[in-house]
This record gives sequence, C-alpha cells and structure tokens, in this order.
Amino acid sequence: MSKFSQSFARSVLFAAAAPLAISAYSMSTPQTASTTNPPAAVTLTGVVRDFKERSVSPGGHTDFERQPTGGFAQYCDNIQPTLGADKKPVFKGGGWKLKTQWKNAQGKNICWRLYNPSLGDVQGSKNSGTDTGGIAGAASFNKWYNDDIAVNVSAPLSLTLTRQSNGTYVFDSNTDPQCVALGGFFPIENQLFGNPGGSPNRNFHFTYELHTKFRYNASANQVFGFRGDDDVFVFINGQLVIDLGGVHGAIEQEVNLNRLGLVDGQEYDLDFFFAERHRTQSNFKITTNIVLQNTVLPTVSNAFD
Ligand SMILES: [Ca+2]
Ligand SMILES: [Ca+2]
Repeated sequence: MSKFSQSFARSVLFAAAAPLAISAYSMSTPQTASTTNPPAAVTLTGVVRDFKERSVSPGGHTDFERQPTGGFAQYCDNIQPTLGADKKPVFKGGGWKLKTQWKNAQGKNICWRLYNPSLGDVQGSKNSGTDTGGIAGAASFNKWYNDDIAVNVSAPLSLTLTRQSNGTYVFDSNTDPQCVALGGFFPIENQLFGNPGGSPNRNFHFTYELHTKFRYNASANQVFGFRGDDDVFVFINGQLVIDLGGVHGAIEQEVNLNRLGLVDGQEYDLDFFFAERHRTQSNFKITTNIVLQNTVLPTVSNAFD
C-alpha cells in the first residue's frame, strides 16, 4: 500500500470540510510519545498546494521554474529565522548561495545557523554576494503556503512514516511503491491542476506543509532529517533548524534536538515546509526517531463540492 494518498477519496473526517480527503488517512487515536511501545507507523496530515509554472498565463506562479540568478543550487538565509505568528515561514531575502556544507562531527549536513565548533562541527562556506534563490520576493513567497485562488489550489495530504528496525521513522520516495512507479515524489499526479506537460509529464510545481508536535527527550538523541528537492524549511519551537532553500537536486540536512536548548520532557512544535519548483526530479525523504503527532490542519481551498 502506498504511503501517500493519490486518490483523494472521501473520508468521514473531512467530509464536512474537505471532500478531497485522502485514502491513507488513519482515524486512529493520536500517538503518544511512549518509547516503550512505539507505534509501527506515524501518519501525518498536512496541506498540499498545487501551482502552475511561471510560463503559464494566466495563473502561473513566478517562483516555479524560476532559475536563481546564481544558478540551480542550495541557497540559505532567505527566510526569517523565526516562524511567523501565523505559523508560516516569512521571506527575508539577503541570503546567499551555499558553497560548501556545514557539517556535524559525523559528517552529516547541518543548518548553518546551528554551527557549534564545540560539538566538533565543520564550518561551511558561502559564495559572495546575495541571492534569493529564485524567490521573487515577500509577496510571491507568501503564496507558497497560503491559499490564493489566483495561483494555487490546496487539499489535505497524508504521509505515513514507517518504523524501521533501528527505531527510526521513514518516508522515502525512493522506496515507496507509488513513488517508485511514478519515478519520484508526485503525490498529486493528475490531481488538482493536473499534469503540466513537459518531460517527464508529472505534476511538478507544488508545496506541502506539515504542522506537528512532539515531546522532547534529552536522553533519546532525537534527530530529524530530510533529503530531497527543492526548498525545505523546518522549524522546531518556532526556530529555523533546516534551511534547504533554493532550486536544487536532492540534498540532505539533519538536526539533532539536543542542540536547541529545549527543556527535557516538554512538548514542542515541529513545522515543516516543502516546495517542488523544478523538473526533472522530485525527491522526498523524512528520517526521524521522533514520534511526531498531528496538530491542527490548516484550511484548504478545496473545502467545497
Ligand atoms: Ca503543479
Ligand atoms: Ca524538483
């Protein structure tokens, strides 16, 4: 069975508010952060927003299939380091094209903001000058994760993270059967705005947001990692901890929660924002040993028949 919904079948939960609910959604009671009896899978429900590329008129969004001035690459520091009061990321600009990755002592890519030489981190480097990474500005970025009938259409979308033998929870478009069959992460294939043509003719150009919470366990070495393309921004406790901005191939970055000054045993938010902006690939992999729980689902524009 696929780990994400492509069919948007009706479900009881969303029948009143959103006919385009998803078949993979679980009605089970919320998971608890028990480490003695961890769930075999965690299903998270977020909002997918479909867009059309910038060359489509009318209705194309200027940031989709926009090549950054400095070329296709990872760009950082274009988003405000603190999540907006409305729980959405805020464009800042003044960012830069990454030259070499910031890494932890284990050689894993980390967010430049979390660099801590006392932990054995390796300092990365940036190219000179500023570059927004193919984002026109605050007004255009604001549409990425907000409904606007002029440029997007939204619907609920669930992802199921499956517990591995090593205790981590994974959703990976490289192994999910439905993704493998489509050649990548295309959860709204032939849905919403439909496929745009081009090669391959998949429904590129969409965003996905997830709002979750978890309980911090200081002794559990809790880690959240993402690998994919294009932009990904992750906030924990409202602070930017993964910054994979830009239009690029699959890139990995992870955050260890012990870096963040959290209070042991307290509950925190993890807010996740993804954007698929460019052919010809769409990759998406979450790896975490955190038992994430759903929080309030943002509203969707497809909430009517
Ligand atoms: Ca699209
Ligand atoms: Ca892409």
